[in-house]
Amino acid sequence: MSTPLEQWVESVTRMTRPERIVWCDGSEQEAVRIQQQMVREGRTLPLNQETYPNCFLHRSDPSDVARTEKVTFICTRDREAAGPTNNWMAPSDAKKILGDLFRGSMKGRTMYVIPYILGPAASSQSRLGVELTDSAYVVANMRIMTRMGKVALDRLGNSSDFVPGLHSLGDLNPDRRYIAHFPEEKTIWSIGSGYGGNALLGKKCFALRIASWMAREQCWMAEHMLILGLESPSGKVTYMAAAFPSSCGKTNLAMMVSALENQGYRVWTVGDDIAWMQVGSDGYLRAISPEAGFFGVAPGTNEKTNSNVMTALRKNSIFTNTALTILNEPWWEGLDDDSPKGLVDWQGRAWTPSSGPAAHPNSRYTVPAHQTPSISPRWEDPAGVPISAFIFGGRRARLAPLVYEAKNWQHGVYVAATMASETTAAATGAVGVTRRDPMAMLPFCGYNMADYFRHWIEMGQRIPHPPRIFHVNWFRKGADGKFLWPGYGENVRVLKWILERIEDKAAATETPIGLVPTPDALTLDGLDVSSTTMEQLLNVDPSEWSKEHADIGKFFQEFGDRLPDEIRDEHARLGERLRRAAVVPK
Ligand code: SAT
Ligand code: MN
Repeated sequence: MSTPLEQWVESVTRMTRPERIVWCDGSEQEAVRIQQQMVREGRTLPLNQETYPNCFLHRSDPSDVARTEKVTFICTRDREAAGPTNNWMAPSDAKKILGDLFRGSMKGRTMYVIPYILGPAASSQSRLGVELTDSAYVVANMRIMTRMGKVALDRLGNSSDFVPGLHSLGDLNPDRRYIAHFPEEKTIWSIGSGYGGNALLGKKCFALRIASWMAREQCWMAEHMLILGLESPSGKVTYMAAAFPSSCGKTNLAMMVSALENQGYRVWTVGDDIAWMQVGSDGYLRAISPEAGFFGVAPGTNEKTNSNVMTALRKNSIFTNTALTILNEPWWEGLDDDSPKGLVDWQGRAWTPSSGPAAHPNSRYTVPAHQTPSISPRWEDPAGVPISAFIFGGRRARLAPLVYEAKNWQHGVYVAATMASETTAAATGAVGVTRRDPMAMLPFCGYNMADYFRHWIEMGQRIPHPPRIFHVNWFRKGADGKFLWPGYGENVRVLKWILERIEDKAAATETPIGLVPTPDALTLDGLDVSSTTMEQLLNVDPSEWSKEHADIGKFFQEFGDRLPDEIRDEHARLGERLRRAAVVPK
C-alpha cells in the first residue's frame, strides 16, 4: 500500500515525466550533491571558500528576479471568496492552463521531493508541506528556510495532512509563468519562475496565502510579521510582532543592534518575515516563526544597518543576483562606500559606474537563522513566544508620525487595515508609488480581505490578553527630501516607548488618529535630532489626514457590503475626529 504522499508523487511523475526522482533527506551529503548540481547547471558559482566558506552565488534568469503578483492567482470555486484584491481563476481553468504547461515539463530533469516542516519540529503549531520541484536551487534554499528531509518525513508518516506544492521552472518564459493557489484543496501549483516567493513554496505561498486560509478556519493567525524580543534592564524580554511590506526593513528591525544597549535594552530575533500565532492557555497570543532561515534583501545591508546578519552570512549562505568582486566575494550597493575595482554585475558582466546598479535592487541572501548572533534563545520554543504588541508600518514620506498607538483593538485593526506604503523592488512593477497594503498582507492574503478584516475583529474577542497595536513610520522626510529619523539601531527608542506604554509608564497625547508620544516621552539622549525635527516627526496634520481619510474611503468601496461594520464605524469616527480637530483652534 502506498502512502498519500507516494500516490501524489506518482501522479505528478505521470504528468511531468522527470528523468529521475530524488527524495530529499536533508543530510549534509545531499547538500553537497545539490551544490555540485547547481554549479554544473552553470548559474551558480562557489564563492571565496576562505572568507565565505560553503557560500554560493546564484544568478537567476534576468526576467525572473522578483515576485510577479500579476500572475499570482487565488483559485476558489466562488470568485468572491478571493475578493477584489486578488487575481482569481476558477480551479478547473487553472488546472487546465497550468496542467498543459506541467505536462512533460520535467523531461530530462530531476524531480526533487522536499518534505518540510514550517515551524519548530516539536511544536503543535507547526505544519507540514511537501514541494516537488525540478530546481536544485529551490532545494538548496528550502534546506535553509525550512526543517527539511527526514525530520519532516518522520513526522508525516502515512498521513495525508500536508500541503502539496508542485513547482517546475518550465521554460522560464514570463508569458508562461503562473503561481496558482487552491486554498480549498490546500494545494499550490507554480510554474515558469525559479525566484524567491514564486518558487520557494513554503514561504509566501504556504506560510501566508494557504496558511491565512487555514488560520481563519481554525481560529489562529498567519501574518506577514517579524517577531522580536525587547530585553529591558531587569532582564525581562517582551515580545512584539511587526508587519511592514516587503523590503521595508523587517529583517533589519528584527536583528537590530540597539542604540540603547548601554542602558540595558537589547533586541532578540525570533523571525524576520512571517508569524503564526494562536491563543495560548495563558490567554496570550503565542507566536512561532514558520521559517528556519532568512531570505533578506542584500542592497543597503552593511555593518551599520545590520551587523548581526553581516556576521551570519559569512558561511553556509546563498547569494542571489548580487555582484561579485575579484576576490570572489559577494557585493552590493550600500555594502561599503566605494565600489571595488573589477566588479562583475548580477548578470555576470564586467561592471562600470555607467551600467546601473551592480547588484540587482532585489538581490538576496539566504542564511540559516541560528547563525545570527541576535537569535533569541526561544526562537524554536514549541509553545511560541507571548506577543504583547503589534507594530504596523510602511514607507510614508509624509503624513504618518514616527509612532502612534491605537485606542483599542478595533481601532488598531482599522489602523492596520488602512496602512499604506511606497512600493519597492521586491515585486515587479513601478517603484515608489503609494499603495494601500492592509497589514502588509495585500499580496499574501489567500482570501477576501474584507473577510480577513472580520477575522481580525473576531480574534480580538478571542484573545484574553490581546497585544496593544501601534503604527510606526521610519521614513518621514523633511522639506529638503531627507529622512527626518536616523532609523536602524535608533529605532529601539520607539520600541522602548512601546514597551513603556504596555507597562503603563509612558505618556501620550491624544490626537485624531491615535496616541502620540508627548515631547519628552521618548528617550532621546545621545541622539542628534533637534526638537523642531522631533516636532515634525510627531506632527499630525488634520487637513492632510482628511485627504488620507477620503482616500481610505475610496479603497474601502472596493469591498462593498462585505466590509465589516466595525471597520465602517471606525472610519466614520476618524472622519468625525478630524472634522472636530479642523474647527477647534489649537
Ligand atoms: O520573494 S519573496 O516573497 O520571498 C521576498 C519578499 O518579497 O518579501
Ligand atoms: Mn516578506
